[in-house]
Amino acid sequence: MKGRFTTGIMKKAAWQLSENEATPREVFRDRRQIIKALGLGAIGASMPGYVQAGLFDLFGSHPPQSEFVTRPLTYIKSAHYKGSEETLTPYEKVTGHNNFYEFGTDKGDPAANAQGFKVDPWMLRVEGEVERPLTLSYDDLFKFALEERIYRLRCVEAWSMVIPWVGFPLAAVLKKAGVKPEGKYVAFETLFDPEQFPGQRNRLMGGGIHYPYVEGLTLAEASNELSFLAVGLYGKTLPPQNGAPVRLVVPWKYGFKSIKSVVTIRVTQSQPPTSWNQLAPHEYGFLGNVNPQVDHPRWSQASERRIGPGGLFSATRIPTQMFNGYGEQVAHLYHGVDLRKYY
Ligand SMILES: Nc1nc2c(c(=O)[nH]1)N[C@H]1C(S)=C(S)[C@@H](COP(=O)(O)O)O[C@H]1N2
Ligand SMILES: [Mo]
Repeated sequence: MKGRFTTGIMKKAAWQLSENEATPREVFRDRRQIIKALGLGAIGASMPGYVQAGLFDLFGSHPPQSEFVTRPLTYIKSAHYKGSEETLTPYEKVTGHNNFYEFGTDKGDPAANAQGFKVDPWMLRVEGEVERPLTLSYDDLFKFALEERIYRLRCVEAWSMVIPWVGFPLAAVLKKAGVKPEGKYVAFETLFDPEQFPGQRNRLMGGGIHYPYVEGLTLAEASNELSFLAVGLYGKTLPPQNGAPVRLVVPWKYGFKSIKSVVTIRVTQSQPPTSWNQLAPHEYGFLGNVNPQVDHPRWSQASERRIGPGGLFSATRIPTQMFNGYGEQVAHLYHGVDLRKYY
């Protein structure tokens, strides 16, 4: 699911560099660094993340940003998902190696480009086939009984992490809204705000996805005890690169199902469209369940690279587990379902 359009970006940047004499000195200094780096890029070296961040600025996004401020949360530790035997992925890697194409397609882009993201005020609407449509404000998100759950996150690209999320079950929100008998699916939508998301302004930077990013679950999946809305990680509010202020976490499914920065939760009668399925239907299905026996058309899903405390080359290769190891909780949802056909 990688779109690399770096060459196109560089070409465009090169002719834009001469414009705008009235640029403040610091920004201009950045630009000279970018020119230097572009020279390196031309002879084939890969561009460091900070240079790419600079390129976003050239396209008129936000000036260099100071780091987003997170705050500590009050929560209880989950009795079930306290994950003891697996090493946690360190905070720097959880928040520095991300997929959030609205901020760019490289793993360092979200951390580099998201620091000015506005999370308050926020509005999360719960609507559709519900008895009581809800509009949750930023503060409302933190009024649910918060718990910490340690979950494995398995990306379809065959890397994985172990992350201590803080949040509340999706079922708590569904219960508050009251799902009508007609409700069969739950659709999710990320904020659409091209002002804030450079990837939504530029098709190449956004990896070709048609925005807003959308996802979906069956009602049974959404009501499962594992389905979680995270508002924090490592005991603090989410940084924007991880989907602040609220994102879905469905740990038995590939990471692309765990949609970030959600503004709409809509209960529907029919199966909603999902972003990666729309982009490449034979590579990404609606279910997106982690399954070591069904390979991606372009790579094996039998094993994964676990990102842990070690350096770049010390990430260990481990076997991938069916349902990412959560079969006990979710296997019953798929009895009689051909998981080769419904991937
Ligand atoms: N809105 C939105 N949500 C998204 C994505 C995205 O690009 N946009 N990427 C998905 C993918 S592919 C993964 S693996 C996870 C990564 O979550 P993390 O960066 O918090 O580890 O977010 C998912 N949610
Ligand atoms: Mo992913």
